Amino acid sequence: MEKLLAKVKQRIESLAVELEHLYNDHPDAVIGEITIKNILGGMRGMKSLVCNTSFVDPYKGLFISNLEIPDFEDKTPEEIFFLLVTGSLPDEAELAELKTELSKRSQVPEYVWTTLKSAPKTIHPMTLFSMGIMAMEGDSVFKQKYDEGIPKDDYWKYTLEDSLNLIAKLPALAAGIYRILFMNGEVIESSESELDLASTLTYRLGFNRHNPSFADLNRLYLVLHCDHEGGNVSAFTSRVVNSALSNIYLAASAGLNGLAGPLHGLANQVCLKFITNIHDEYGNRPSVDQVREFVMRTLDEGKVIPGYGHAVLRVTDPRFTSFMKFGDQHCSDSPYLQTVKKLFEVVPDILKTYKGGKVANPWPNVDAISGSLLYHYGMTHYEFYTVMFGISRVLGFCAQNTIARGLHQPIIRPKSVTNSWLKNYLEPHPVS
Ligand code: CMX
Repeated sequence: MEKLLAKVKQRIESLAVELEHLYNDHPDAVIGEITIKNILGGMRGMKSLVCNTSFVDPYKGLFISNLEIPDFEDKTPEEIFFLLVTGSLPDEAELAELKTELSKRSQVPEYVWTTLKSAPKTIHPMTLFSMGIMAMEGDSVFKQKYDEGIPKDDYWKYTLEDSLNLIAKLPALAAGIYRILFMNGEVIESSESELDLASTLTYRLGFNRHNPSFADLNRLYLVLHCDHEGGNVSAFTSRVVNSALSNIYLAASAGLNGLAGPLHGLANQVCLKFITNIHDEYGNRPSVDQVREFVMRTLDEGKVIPGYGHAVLRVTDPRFTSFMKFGDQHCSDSPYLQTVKKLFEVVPDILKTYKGGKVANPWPNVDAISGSLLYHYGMTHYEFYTVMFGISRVLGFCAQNTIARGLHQPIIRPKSVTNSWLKNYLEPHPVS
């Protein structure tokens, strides 16, 4: 993997030079202030981390380097990983090298299947996914090299080495979990070693595998969820864990455990269930008024509308728009997609005034639509949808942590304070 190593090295060196200049030229510059609202509000909006793999503009959405979603939505996950970790898309030779490397490393060890098959069938697929990755932790090259005493300058190389070993196995691992839980445990072995990540996923899932538009949906799925800068729950968790020099298997698994929450990645499963509930009540073609009624009732029950809102975005998520474009091209008459559209018609207006206008972003995020497309192609086990999200998001974890180790970023350790500390700081006793 000479080409990839050379490009990542170059990227790390240039980022390091920039940071050094910034540090030397502005050592005491203030770039923000911390308010009580920030501390009690989940650190929302506090600029406290450097992440160069991607950036989320509140009004334009995800950027990878200077590319917006319409610029890269037709790429493959391999190209996207290369882009995240090097800052540029690969040329033909670089892509070929990466695909060969991944293909060589794609065999999931037999002990992983034995471990996963021994779990109760009631387990959530995300838990199995996280367990499968954790089970491979003993194979971490970083861990072995660290024990041998490698210099700090080499940490990124072995983080990247582990990353490639992990990413290569994810489609087979995820598809195997699907088959263990939902298809009587018959894991499909790949017969075509040259398959890329998205085709491997499609092939090994087993159903709809000869349908080119399902294969393209899987590709798009693996592209759109890849990264969303550094502060979201899953990426941040993986960064914190890796900053302790816990290897990438431990960091990825930890990040995925955060992704498994309903306010984050699990929202795609919750959204599909939400639509199913609407269809159970009103039939497969509910009217706009019926959808509105269901939404209002959900809010009255004190629940959130899944797939709407975002901590950073203040517009319709461009990932939602990209999936909608796919849906319009391939399955515009799907009842699930139609209900997604009706929700899009009614929810933003309702959320704009809900709780006195407290909802910062009334627009849909990626999870409002992604599951409905999978459902259309026959993947009706919606508990699996967050695993699909997770395969892609690990690309971002790996790229972020490789670069963080290359930049020698220290262990992440913000300071917490007590109520008494805050009271003493804000309301000091007047000196008598
Ligand atoms: N439905 C109802 N209420 C909502 C809401 C929604 N979709 N989105 C936000 N709100 C409410 C919040 O619950 C909060 O109310 P309280 O202060 O009474 O608790 C209020 O509006 C303000 O929240 P906010 O500043 O707009 O949003 P946050 O940054 O705190 O949270 C998010 C962001 C995504 C957790 C929230 O919008 C939400 O829960 N959305 C639904 C779940 C979802 O779609 N998650 C997926 C996000 C994308 C992803 O990570 O994959």
